Amino acid sequence: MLFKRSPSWAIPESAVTPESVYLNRRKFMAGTLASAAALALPGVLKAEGANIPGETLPFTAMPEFSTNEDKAPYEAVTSYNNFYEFGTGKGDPARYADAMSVDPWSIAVEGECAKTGTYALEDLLSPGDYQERIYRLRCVEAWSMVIPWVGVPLADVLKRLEPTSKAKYVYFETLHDPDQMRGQRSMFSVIDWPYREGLRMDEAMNELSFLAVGLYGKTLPNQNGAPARLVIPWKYGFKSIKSIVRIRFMEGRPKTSWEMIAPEEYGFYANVNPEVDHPRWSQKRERRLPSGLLSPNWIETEKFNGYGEQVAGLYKGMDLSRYY
Ligand SMILES: Nc1nc2c(c(=O)[nH]1)N[C@H]1C(S)=C(S)[C@@H](COP(=O)(O)O)O[C@H]1N2
Ligand SMILES: [Mo]
Repeated sequence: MLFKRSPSWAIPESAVTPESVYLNRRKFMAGTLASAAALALPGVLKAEGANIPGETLPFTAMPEFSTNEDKAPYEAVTSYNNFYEFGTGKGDPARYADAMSVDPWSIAVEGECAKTGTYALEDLLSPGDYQERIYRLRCVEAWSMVIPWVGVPLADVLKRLEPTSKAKYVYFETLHDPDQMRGQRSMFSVIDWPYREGLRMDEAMNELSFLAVGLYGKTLPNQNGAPARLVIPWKYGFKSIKSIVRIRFMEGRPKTSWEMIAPEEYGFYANVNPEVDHPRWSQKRERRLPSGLLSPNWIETEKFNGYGEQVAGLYKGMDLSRYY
């Protein structure tokens, strides 16, 4: 018997978008209008050869930060995305993110550190240090992918900014530019832009925390958070903030986007944890993508997404059902 099959990673959206379900419930409540003014950063001089889309990157493979599990194909990694700045559908980022220009790109560094200022992205990175790390990415919506990232340890970048002893947290913001990001122009957006994330300082300095500038050996496609995004593999995907334009070292715990939207559903810590269910669905299992209707590919979710050896110590003595 012949039957037609859509690409194996093309999962019916209705099955997998609880974050959007939340949004739809709120759709008819007063929408937050994106602020009219785009984020204005002081101009910086453009360096040659940075952030060129599709450019091949140099890197050193890091077997100790890799996995033998099957990688999601490039097509799946770059066509099934969450990037609400471009819409809430999984295909929206791939469709619309090219409207964002990523070169030149600057990052404002603020707060409790010696090296505050505005930096051209390339001044925060040295391509000679790029590593490849193959990590599991586990979305809070209960799907996951294995993705080969290229980038640098987040700790290397943060240390060079010389945080002071008062820096207990580090906060990140995504670009806020409704002209380039159609999702930020939407009346129905539940996110109070810009998208915000944060980590405790010791989490940010953990060897697993990664600032990615590429995947599959090439610069990041816009839909995956070009030109630089976090990858925090033991936490739910929403902590891995994309297209970063601001880094702020803070004494107090920052407010983060999903926690602001629904604090009873999405916490600051957001560690992957099969023992702590989301109020509206189980976190015990996940669909490893690519998957399809005929092979849904459900697997058991592992505590800290399987990275407990590296990170469990960060949470010693903490009640993870309270600090979810
Ligand atoms: N700025 C921003 N960053 C974001 C998001 C977003 O909507 N906006 N979505 C997050 C979520 S929910 C996930 S699962 C991952 C998805 O990353 P990927 O599309 O590269 O797989 O990005 C995270 N980073
Ligand atoms: Mo997610």
